[in-house]
Amino acid sequence: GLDYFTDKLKSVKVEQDSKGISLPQLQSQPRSQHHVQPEVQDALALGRPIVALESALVTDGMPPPTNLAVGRACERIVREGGAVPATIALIDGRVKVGLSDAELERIADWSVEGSSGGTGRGKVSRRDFAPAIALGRTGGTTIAGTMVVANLVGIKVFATGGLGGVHRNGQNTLDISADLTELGRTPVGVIASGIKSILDIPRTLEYLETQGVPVLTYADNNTFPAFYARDSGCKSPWNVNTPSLAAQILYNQFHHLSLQTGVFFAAPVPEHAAYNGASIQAAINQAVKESEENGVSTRGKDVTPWLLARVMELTEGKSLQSNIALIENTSVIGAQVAVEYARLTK
Ligand code: PSU
Ligand code: MN
Repeated sequence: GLDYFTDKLKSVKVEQDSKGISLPQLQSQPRSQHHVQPEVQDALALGRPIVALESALVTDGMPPPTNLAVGRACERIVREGGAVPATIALIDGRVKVGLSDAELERIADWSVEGSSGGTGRGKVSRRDFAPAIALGRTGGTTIAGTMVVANLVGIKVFATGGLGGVHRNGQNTLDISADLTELGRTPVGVIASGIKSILDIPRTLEYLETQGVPVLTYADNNTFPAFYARDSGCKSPWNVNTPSLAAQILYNQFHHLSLQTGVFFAAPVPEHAAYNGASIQAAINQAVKESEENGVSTRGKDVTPWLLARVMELTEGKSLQSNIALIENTSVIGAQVAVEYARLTK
C-alpha cells in the first residue's frame, strides 16, 4: 500500500540522475520511474521548507497563456518566500514532484495530450493514478491527486486556488469532489481561497465536518471566503491569522496527535482583487443553469473545468484577474507556513 511506498522511499538508497531521483522499487514496472527533483529531495532530507503546488489548475483551471504564467509565478513566489516549490504532475506515466520549466510548458499547452482545454480529460485524481501510470498518460493533478503524492513523499504544506466541493444539487447527483474525502484521509495542510459559488458552499462545509477536517479562515475573522469574494455568507469553525499559528496547528494534527486527516486553510482573496459584483454571480448562475440544460452537470470530472471555463467566458476574462491574485496570495502564505512548519519539525 501507500505505507510501503513511503517506507521504501525513506529507507532505499536512491540513485540520482539528470532527471531527478529514481525510486528503484518502482522501476520494475514499465514507465514507472517516478521522479522527485533533486532540489526537492535535498529539502526533504534536510527538513527545509517545501510547498506543494497542483497542476490541474494549469491543465484545466485556466486558459493559456495565463495558466503557464500563473504556474511559474507560484513557483517564483514560493522561492521568494524561502521555500522550495514542488509542482506535482503526471508526465508520460511518471509521477513528478517538481517540474522542469519545459514540463510545465508542456502541460500548459492545450494542444498536447494531458492538457485538455477545459474538458477535464487531463485531470488526475486519486482514482486515476494506477491506470494513468500503466497507460503512460500525462495530466495535471487535482487537489486530491496532489495531496496523495505530497503525502507519499512527505510534503505537508500545499498552496492552491480553489477547493472542489459538493456541487449544487449534489444531494441528488452525488457529485462531491474527491478533494473533500482526500482531506478526510490524507495528512497535508491545504491553503486555498475557499470554494467557488459554482458549488454548494454550505453543504461542502457540512461534508468537511463529517470528514473530520479542521477548517480555518486565514484572517482575523472566521468569515468563510468564496474564491472571488471574501465572504460566502458562511462561517468557518475556526480562524488563524499568523503563519506560526497555522504551522502549530499542522504540527498538532500530524505530529502531536498523528491524525491521518488534512487541514484546510481558507485565505480570502486580497481586498483589491476581490470580485463581489452581481455580474459574476449572474455569470455563475447562468453557467450552472446551462450545465444542467446541456447535460454537462452529470458528466463526472468534466463538470468543474466546464463551469470554470464558462464563467471566464461570461465575465470576459475579468474573473481571471482575481483568480491570479488569489493564487499568488495563497503561494505567499504557503511559503510562510512552510517556513514556520520546518522550524517546528527540525
Ligand atoms: N476550483 C477552482 N479552480 C480549479 C479547480 C477547482 O476554482 O482549478 C480544480 C482543482 O484542481 C480541484 C479540482 O482539485 O478542480 C476539483 O475538480 P472536481 O470538482 O472534478 O473534483
Ligand atoms: Mn465531480
